[in-house]
Amino acid sequence: NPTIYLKDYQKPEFLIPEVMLDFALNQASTLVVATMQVKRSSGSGTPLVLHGEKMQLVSLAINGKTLSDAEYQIDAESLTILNVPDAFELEVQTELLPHLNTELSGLYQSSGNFCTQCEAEGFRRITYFLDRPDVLSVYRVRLTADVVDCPVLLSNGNPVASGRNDDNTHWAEWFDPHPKPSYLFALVAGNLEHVTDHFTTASGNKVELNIYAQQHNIEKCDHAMASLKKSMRWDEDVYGREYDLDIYNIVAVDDFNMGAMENKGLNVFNSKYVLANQDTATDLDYEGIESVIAHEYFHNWSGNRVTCRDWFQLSLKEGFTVFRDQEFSADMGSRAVKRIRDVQSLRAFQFKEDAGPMAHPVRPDSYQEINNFYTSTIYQKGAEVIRMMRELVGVEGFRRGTDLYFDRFDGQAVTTEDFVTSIEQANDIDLAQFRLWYTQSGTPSIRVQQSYTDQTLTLTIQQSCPATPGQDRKRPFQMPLCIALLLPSGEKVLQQTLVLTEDEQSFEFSGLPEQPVVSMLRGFSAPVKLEYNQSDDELLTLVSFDDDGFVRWEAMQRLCLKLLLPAVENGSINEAAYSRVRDAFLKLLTEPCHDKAMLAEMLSLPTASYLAELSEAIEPRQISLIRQQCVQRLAKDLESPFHTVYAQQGQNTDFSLDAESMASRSLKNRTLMYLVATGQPAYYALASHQYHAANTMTDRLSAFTALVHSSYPDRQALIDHFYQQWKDDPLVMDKWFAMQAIAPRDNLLPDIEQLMSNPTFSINNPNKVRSLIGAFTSNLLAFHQQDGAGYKFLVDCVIQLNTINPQVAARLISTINNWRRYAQPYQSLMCTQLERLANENGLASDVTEIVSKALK
Ligand code: B3K
Ligand code: ZN
Repeated sequence: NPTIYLKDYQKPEFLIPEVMLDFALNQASTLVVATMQVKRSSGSGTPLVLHGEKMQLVSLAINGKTLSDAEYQIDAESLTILNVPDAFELEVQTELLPHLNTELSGLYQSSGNFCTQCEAEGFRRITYFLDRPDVLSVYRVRLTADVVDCPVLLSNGNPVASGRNDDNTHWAEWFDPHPKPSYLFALVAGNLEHVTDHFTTASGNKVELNIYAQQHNIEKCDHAMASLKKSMRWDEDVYGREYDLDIYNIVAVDDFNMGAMENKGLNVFNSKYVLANQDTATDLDYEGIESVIAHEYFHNWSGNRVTCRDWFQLSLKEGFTVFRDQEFSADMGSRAVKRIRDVQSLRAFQFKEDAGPMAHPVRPDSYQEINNFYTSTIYQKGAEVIRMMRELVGVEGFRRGTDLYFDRFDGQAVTTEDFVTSIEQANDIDLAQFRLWYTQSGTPSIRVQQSYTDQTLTLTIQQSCPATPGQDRKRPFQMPLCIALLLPSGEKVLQQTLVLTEDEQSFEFSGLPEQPVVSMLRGFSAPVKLEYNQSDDELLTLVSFDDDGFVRWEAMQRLCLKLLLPAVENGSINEAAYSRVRDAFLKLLTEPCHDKAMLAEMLSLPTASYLAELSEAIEPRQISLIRQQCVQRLAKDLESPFHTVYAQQGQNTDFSLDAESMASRSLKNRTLMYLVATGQPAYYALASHQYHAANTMTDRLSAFTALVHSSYPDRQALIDHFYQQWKDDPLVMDKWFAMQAIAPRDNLLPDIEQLMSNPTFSINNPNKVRSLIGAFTSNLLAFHQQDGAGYKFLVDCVIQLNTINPQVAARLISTINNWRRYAQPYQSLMCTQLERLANENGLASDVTEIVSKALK
């Protein structure tokens, strides 16, 4: 596949201001008539080249006159019409086979219902078109389908008319007045129920809100609806953005490549991010739904009203929208816990990506397959870059900047540069150096040294950024570094945002009669790795007193890393380091607790993936075994305080979803995990009792997981019981698969293979692939077998998925594209399997790009 470069961007030669789409939807074959008003915008006499693939052209007409074969050329990816006037009506008829579409891009079927996914380049599988985000059109859509199979007919915008035909079909027409790129087009047709509600905007417009799902799931849509209303209010309050159509529809489908899609007025969602009740969804699921509902809603302004000029600008909408949804969630729940989870996820996925062969800037310079660039760098690092700008200009200055951005670019397709310029101009600052965050890849490191003499603290800070593919040398970044100084007594004596701009800088703080403890990188104010050797006592002061929740948690993590990292390296636990962690845990468990959600986070050892990230040469099995050993020792040594805290939470916490109940469940289940890790039959019984008596899926799944991950003798019976109970609920089955796939035990591969033939598993369903195969690849012990069987299994799955769903295949194989970071024999064994994959015939471009970059 050819590489596409940002530097080659050219404005479109033609525009399509209006399009009418007429769909005759049919199980066997769907006919599409697209009528477009085409206008030349530059050049003269050049042919019209439209994108199109994986469909059958039926006919082509210009201004009502059918074109002969000689008047156009067609290949696998495009349609070229040689002689066209400067303004004309083009009619394109195409035939599609949605029931055979397993790639889930374009028009496809999920549970028998029709739906579409057009971002990034799926619209070109529906009709021949200028399928690029800088071509904006006003859409009118007419849908015709069988009245029994498809009572519901939806598209973007507002409904305008509908009716019955004589032949058991019916039709509906939709009109979207807002010009949009083709990637935001959507239709849904099928047999669906819906819940309905309404929202009145700040200007007094009443908006109808609907959530569509299959009939048996309709009871599970309330939380999504409540989340939607909260999101709409929040975007008015915080960004001054109102909704702009009469109706907002959300549809839940079971087969979906990603989380959800922000199609104008018609969001299509992976059912995982819509459906919930207390029997089937965990507290984490509820939070996930709230944030994804918000994310897609926020796209209505950051993405739809103001869209991207080209796909290199993807972070313009994704980074900004992730930042918006992160802040929304922080406002709805615990800000500190939200920040901790977001940092954990950034470290687990984005830092890993930035240190591997797919490392790319937030605004990439090139790509082969755009679907491979819906990455953690575009989304999560992109959000961090927005967050840093807000830190540099302040909350009010940031709002001035976003107001300017939305007002100036409404209805346009723009660039990340346009966003930065808006922030600059609204604040009269210069972000020239800051822009390096958009163009340089790699995770910077900050090295801090401190000295204290004559009542003066000096911090010397060096920054550096490792070489990444295509970028050997980096210039220093501008970044905000939020710090505070605490006296050993815990009193905060100063709080400040330092701005780093140089390779090395010093900062002096005088008039300090006592040596202070530095609270560094507060709120994780920049997406960097921090090298800063603070003593155990300093870390413990931060754990006890810092008013920044992130720093408190981070200090505890760093105390644990002092135990875990050397232990992984040496294969044995240092007793002094262990005692300090144990004592810190004991203190946390026995002190009065003001914030249970935070306490649950503080009682978690650094994740295995973070330990891997911090390793020179990754020893996956060693990491898993050492971490487990530490969990078990803490569990045994602190059994009684863990049990006290567990018991204080009550067996059945309040059923409700308020912050207090969720925090209590979180703390209870954290302590339960430790209790079960003691291996004592009494705690197996306790967990088993919790499993059976639970009134929430949170409590049930926590008990289930603790037992399945332990040496509980009745594990298999428990697994079977869960299965019998929930086998008809695909989202619960996803959890059942995932919890087994991540069990820290050897010889798991035969179980995984057997689970693949379970009747509820389907390799065609992306959720199932992620929850079984994807989860298994994150299992440091079982996946990384020393004979390479885990890797061989992965590549076998990827080869199978390559023909079914290349996007999912590419994502799956990228989990080992950082193979060079592993110790032997893992490194060579992964390489062998990647080479085997590379030699396979007929690899999709998605997979080819990942594998060839991995082996380069
Ligand atoms: N914009 C979509 C992503 C679609 C990805 C297609 N490969 C979801 C989101 O970020 O909101
Ligand atoms: Zn998004």
